[in-house]
Amino acid sequence: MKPVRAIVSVSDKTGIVDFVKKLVDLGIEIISTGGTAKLLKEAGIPVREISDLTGFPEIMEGRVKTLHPKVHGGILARRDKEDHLKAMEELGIERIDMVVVNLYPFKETVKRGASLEEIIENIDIGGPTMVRAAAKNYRDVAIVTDPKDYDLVVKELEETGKISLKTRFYLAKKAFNLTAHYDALISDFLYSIDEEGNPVAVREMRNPLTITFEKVQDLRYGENPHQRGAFYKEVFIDEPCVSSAEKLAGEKELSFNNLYDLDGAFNLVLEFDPEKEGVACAIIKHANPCGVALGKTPEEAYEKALNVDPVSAFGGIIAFNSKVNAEVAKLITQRFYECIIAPEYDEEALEILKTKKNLRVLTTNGLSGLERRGQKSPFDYRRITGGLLVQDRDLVVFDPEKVKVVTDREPTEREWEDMIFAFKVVKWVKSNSVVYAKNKVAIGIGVGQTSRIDSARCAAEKAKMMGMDLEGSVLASEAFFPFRDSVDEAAKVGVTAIIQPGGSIRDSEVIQAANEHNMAMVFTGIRHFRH
Ligand code: 93A
Repeated sequence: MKPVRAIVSVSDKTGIVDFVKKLVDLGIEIISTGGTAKLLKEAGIPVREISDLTGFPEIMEGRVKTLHPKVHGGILARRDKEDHLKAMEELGIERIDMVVVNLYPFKETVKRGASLEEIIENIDIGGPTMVRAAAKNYRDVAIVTDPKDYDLVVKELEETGKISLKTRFYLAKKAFNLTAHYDALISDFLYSIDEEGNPVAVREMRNPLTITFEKVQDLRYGENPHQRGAFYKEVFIDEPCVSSAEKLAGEKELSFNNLYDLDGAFNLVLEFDPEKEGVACAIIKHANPCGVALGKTPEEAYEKALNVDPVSAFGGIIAFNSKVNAEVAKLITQRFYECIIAPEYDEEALEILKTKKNLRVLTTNGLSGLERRGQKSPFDYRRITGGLLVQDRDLVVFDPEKVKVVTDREPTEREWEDMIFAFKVVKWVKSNSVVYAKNKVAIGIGVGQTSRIDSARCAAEKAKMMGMDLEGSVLASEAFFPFRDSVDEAAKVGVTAIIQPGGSIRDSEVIQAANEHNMAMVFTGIRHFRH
């Protein structure tokens, strides 16, 4: 059926004047609310006020404008039911065949830091009610919620005089997706504050039914080219992380794997406070670090990290915990990398990095590890077939003061420093993980083996292959040693101190092994499995 009447009520007024002009040219009567009606009239478009349709004024500063049976009866009436049509006639309800609505900008109001009162006022009630009513009645009504659909609607009307069922169904699905997301955002926000509007502690953010993500973009593909991929983001999260980072250079789009690896890389370097611990550089391949080092300057940290495994570093992702300078930029451009992420870049550094067309350069705009302590994103998510596992993020800040020395020998100062460094690194390596470190360089990284002893052996073998000297190194293990074998293995290659969570039923055997080798060993009491 040809639409005769449309309600138009929009907060985002993009393209609305042109669209409505065309609807009027097609003979459709326009009914509109306060601000929208005013704009349309100013553009010379004939518009009927909503109060004329309802016979009731807009009241309470607009809180009640369209919440009226004459509106909802006109939208919801089934055109194929005698008694619905009869009710319309008896009560003077006019038929509404199209609803053009977009909602109060709730998210934008929160994001610009408005007062709680203003945020609450931006919870749209009348808009979603019309959207849902029209979407429910998609067999007879078209619900247009996205300015991007205006052209499609006009084109169909011009070509056929009506809007097809197929299009009405497409518009209805989109409309319910909009209202579902809109309400989810309101709920997410309310769970992030107390009744006075103050932010609540991360651990209290326990939404009972759903978790909300918002689509940022489709990706070229997923983990592999035959898989589709997209990037969704938590909404009210304000922390330095890859999902809120800005791309400064690099022609190619970020891929699914790039985003994943960038996340691992940046999280790793954020373990280190640039002021107190120095510049951290991590090079990541397939979600695991292949080089990590601390240095006084970015170039020192980078060269040390690269030196550990230059072969694996090819095509990797680099992260720094502090400003990238021209010296390190020059070194980086001598090799092939996919992406780099850092809190900031020198102007000169950026110019140098830009010369590599395919190198994607990301910044968190000055935010670094220190701000992370005030992080807001509470959860880590892991997909399983048919579901989603949710847990707190592993943000335990390791406190060296609380670590227990369990061997006869106390660690030396240098061993302490290397152990603290290694334990922070091992947290970001896929389990079973073992890291050998010396002079704050991870000289052997054992990733993702199914047994701890294999991780220990692989890392040592590789370190030797790369010409690293393991004599006097320390070893970190992300979980306890179930047997003494890894300790014996470590002693053989020259390890003098071990840091691990402890907690095995064979701890005494493991401690005894360390004592036999005159090693120092400390227990952190914290395990860092990473799958
Ligand atoms: O305050 S409301 O929740 N109450 C209503 O009855 C109502 N009707 C439409 N918000 C309402 N709207 C919303 O007003 C629409 O969703 C739209 O976003 C906005 C358009 O207002 P105006 O035309 O005055 O700019």
